[in-house]
Amino acid sequence: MTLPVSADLIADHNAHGAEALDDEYASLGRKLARSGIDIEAIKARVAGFSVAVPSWGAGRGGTRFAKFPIPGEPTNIHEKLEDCAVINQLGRKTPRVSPHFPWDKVSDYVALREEAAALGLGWDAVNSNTFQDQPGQAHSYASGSLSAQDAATRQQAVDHNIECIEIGVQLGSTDLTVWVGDGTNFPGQQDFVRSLDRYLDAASQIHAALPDDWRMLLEHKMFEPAFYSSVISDWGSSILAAQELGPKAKCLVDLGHHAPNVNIEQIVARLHRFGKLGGFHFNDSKYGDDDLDSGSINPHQLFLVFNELIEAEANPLEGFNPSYMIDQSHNVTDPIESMLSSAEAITQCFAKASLVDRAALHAAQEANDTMMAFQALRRAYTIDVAPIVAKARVEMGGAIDPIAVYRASQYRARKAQERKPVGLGAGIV
Ligand code: PSV
Ligand code: MN
Repeated sequence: MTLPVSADLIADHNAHGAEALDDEYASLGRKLARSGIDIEAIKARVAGFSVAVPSWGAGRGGTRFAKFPIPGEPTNIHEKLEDCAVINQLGRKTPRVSPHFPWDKVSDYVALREEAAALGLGWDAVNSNTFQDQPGQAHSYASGSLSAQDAATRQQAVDHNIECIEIGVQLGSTDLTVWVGDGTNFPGQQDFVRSLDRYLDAASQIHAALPDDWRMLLEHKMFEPAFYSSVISDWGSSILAAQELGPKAKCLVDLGHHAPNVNIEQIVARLHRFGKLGGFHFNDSKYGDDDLDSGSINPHQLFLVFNELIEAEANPLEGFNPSYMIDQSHNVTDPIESMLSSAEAITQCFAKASLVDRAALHAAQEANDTMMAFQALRRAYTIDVAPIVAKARVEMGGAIDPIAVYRASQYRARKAQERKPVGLGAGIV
């Protein structure tokens, strides 16, 4: 397997940082041992954790108004895969890519699967796109897709989703993520009940087309710019739809798709309780669907989400296997650096939540000892787990400091020589 960054460069950098890392790891190991925690066991859990990257996240996003491309940005799925391979080679936490169609359309998906495998990558959920019109498309999605009044438009959206499943089968994926931009811009524009009925009817045709081992992940989102309502606006609409569609339908929580300050960790617990927690799109948010880098604004919320996930892992319901994915827009950073940093932030929250003394937490909850219950979480949250995550990464062949090695590799500058420039334009992804 030929990976994009020189193995010697990684080894060189790691040789410089190894002594300090070993020292920090040993010190943290002694600290954890005093609480009866085996650092090696936590490291093994961290080594087994992974999160997928979105193919579209490899390019620069933008605001509604502008995108500021960088030289060397990928312009097609092949170049995106190469960038995703860099992220995984250095960070070792992102071995799968989630593609979006038709953005990532090619003529030979078996070859694409092999191309990814040669870079050490597999495939995560396939994403359909019925929120944009494509050149030459017969029916416009301007008034909706799966919920459109026009039957031919709904059929076109169903067919597109089924085509995505067929592509996913060739890639080796087992999840279809469906986010529709359907909704209304004005009060009275559509009937809330009838538009949901139409969505459910169309979505049930997609559900029926899923292979046995596949899931359909319904992604809710409360608004888009200029929106008054959206059809699958919140986790309530999402779980009701998933319950009606059937066992393969689950809910996907994109952290940015909620009103400000909504208690997302509680939503996670609720969805799990009813066996409908399907997956996540990780990102961070200050005001709305800002698509900021994971952990950059509210790392404590991310920790609390993982705390619920680890509770759920200890009390699994049939089929509990949430898919973890990053979904963010990198407007002013190099996307490779943002995804390295985000995967690190997500993994750290997973590691911290793994350190929670669950017996102490549950005992305090049973005894109504609020402060001790809170302290059980606090103790884990305040531990700096960076040495565990770094050590696991290095043992898997990654870099102690992935961003430093990435910069030293001059990868982007090399790509700027090879790749054709990306044009200007609005850049929401
Ligand atoms: C919608 O905002 C969304 O979060 C969905 O996951 C889409 O597939 C993705 O963003 C497109 O950028
Ligand atoms: Mn999303």
